[in-house]
Parts: sequence; structure tokens; C-alpha cells
Amino acid sequence: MKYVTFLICGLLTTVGMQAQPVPAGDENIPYLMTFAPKAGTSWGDDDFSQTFFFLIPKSFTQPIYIRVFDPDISGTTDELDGVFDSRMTYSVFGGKECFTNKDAVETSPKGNYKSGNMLASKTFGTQVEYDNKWYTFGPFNPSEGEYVQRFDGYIFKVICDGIAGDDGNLYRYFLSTKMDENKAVEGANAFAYEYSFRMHDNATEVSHIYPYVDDRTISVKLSNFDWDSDGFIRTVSVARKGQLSKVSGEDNWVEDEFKIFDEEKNTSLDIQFIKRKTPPVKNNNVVVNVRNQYGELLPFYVIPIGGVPTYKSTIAVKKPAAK
Ligand SMILES: [Ca+2]
Ligand SMILES: [Ca+2]
Ligand SMILES: [Ca+2]
Ligand SMILES: [Ca+2]
Repeated sequence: MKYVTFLICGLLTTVGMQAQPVPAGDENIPYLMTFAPKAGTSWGDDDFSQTFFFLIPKSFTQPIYIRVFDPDISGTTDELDGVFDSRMTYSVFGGKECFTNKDAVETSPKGNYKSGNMLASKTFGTQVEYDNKWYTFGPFNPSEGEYVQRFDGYIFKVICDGIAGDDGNLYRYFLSTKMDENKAVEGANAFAYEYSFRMHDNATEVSHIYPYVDDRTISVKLSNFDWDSDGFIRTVSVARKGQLSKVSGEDNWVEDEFKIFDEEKNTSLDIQFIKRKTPPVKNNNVVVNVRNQYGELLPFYVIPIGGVPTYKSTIAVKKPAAK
């Protein structure tokens, strides 16, 4: 049933940009992942904190809700170390600087990363009543977010911080118009500058992240953490058929730098996470970020800007001639 829902969402996002599960359908990422602070980073989370931004178009004026699936840290959906004894705090921020503060858009929970007005906050532990269930923050008036001119919309920030314990928290979000069900906000999107997520166990599943390349981007540095040598990380774009990147093993960061083609500007890249078949890697948690030549992070939109890029052979054929 869950799989069917994901498929439907995937179709909707390509057609109408109106579904906001996070992760979204095209990403095929089963869960976001944040570990509690006493976990070793070898479990797959480098900093025990994850930030997501939700973008509401100015034209949308109805109340919104931010829903969390499996907010607790217990049961079958989370990653156990010993006994479940962890706590996580989810906080929703809006107002001035919730997005435009420079600490808010970095990869690590440092400085004033909790900038803006805290609109709501709740800490979860082992509450079984929320196991595999939704918890809803809100309602929020869209204007409680931070208005950002270049998006012509309001931005909310949600941070999940590991507070205590050593277990891993799997969860998902949904930006909804309803308190007790998932109803998409038309024209909305969500994005992050660093993605910390759980891979599928099934080796045939491919997960995707879609960094948006703006027209100032000349080169990018793709960084991945604790990939556990699980197969390939490959980049596809309008001008790139499938370029393999260096991958990390256990508890380390690996970086790969490459030039951006002119044709890739103002499009999304499709970074594909392809599992190895044997021996199988289970419970693989990984962290990914992408920076440009200025060291600025590229946003990963859950609904890729310009759609999922497909390689166009005509572009590639043209390229050598243009040089
Ligand atoms: Ca534990
Ligand atoms: Ca759970
Ligand atoms: Ca959970
Ligand atoms: Ca891992």
C-alpha cells in the first residue's frame, strides 16, 4: 500500500508539482534518518541533526500543517542499538531569518542554525502511540514563514535534532492542508542543503537526489558520508549520461569534484544511489551534500526544479564541436 502511494505521488509531482511528501516520489528514498548524539558516526549520521525547508507560494493563503510520520524512536521503523532510549526534538521555525540567516543554510548544527521564530516544538522518545503514525504540527498561517523575494513565497524550517540516547530515528514529513490527512499544498516544494537518509534494503531500488544548478555554477563538489561501499553513486543530467563518483566506505567522507556544462545550468542534476547486488548492504544510512565553486551549498528540492533531467544525446554530440 505504501508503495502504491509513493507511485501515485511520483506521477503527481511530475505532472502538477502538487504533492509534498518528504522524501518525494521521484526520490525513491524510504526515510529520512537522524541519529541520537551518543551513536557512533559509523551508524551513518555525521552530526545528529537534519534541517528541511518548506516553501509555500505567496498565492496560497490557507493554513498549512507540517506532519511527521513515525516521529518516535521505537518499534520496527527505527534503528535500535541495545534498547530504545533516545529522544529527538522536532522544531518548526518561521519569521525573519528562519531561512536567510547564513547558519540556517549550512550543513552542521552550529551557530544560529535555529534562527527565526520557533513556532512549535515537540520532543519524542519511545511513545508507541506514534509508532508508524503521524504527528501534526500546526495550523500555521503561511505568512508566519519568512517571505523570500526570490522564491515569491514563504519559507518554514523544520529541524530534527537528536537530544539523548544512541538509536537511529527514521521518519518522513508531509506538508498538508489538513490536520489529519495528507493533502498537498498546490505549488509548494521542500528542500534541504544536506540530506541524511536511509537507503532501501532491496538491491533493485535506486534512490535519487536532485540538486538544482543555477547559472552561476561552474563546478560542483559532491560529498557523501558512510556509503558503506554500497554499489555506485552516479550523476545523470541533460548533458551527462551517467558519471560515476568516488564513494565512501565506513564512517568517512569522500568528495568528488566535476565541471558543470553550460547546458546543465538552470536544471537539476539526478544523483542516483545504486545498490550493489552482492553481498547485500542492509540498513544503509548515508549523508550527501553538494557545493559549488564558491563553497555554497546547492539545494536539493524534493520536487526537482525543471523536472527529472533526462540525458539528451544531441546535447552531448554538440559539445565537442562547441569547444
Ligand atoms: Ca539505545
Ligand atoms: Ca518507530
Ligand atoms: Ca522514527
Ligand atoms: Ca551507511
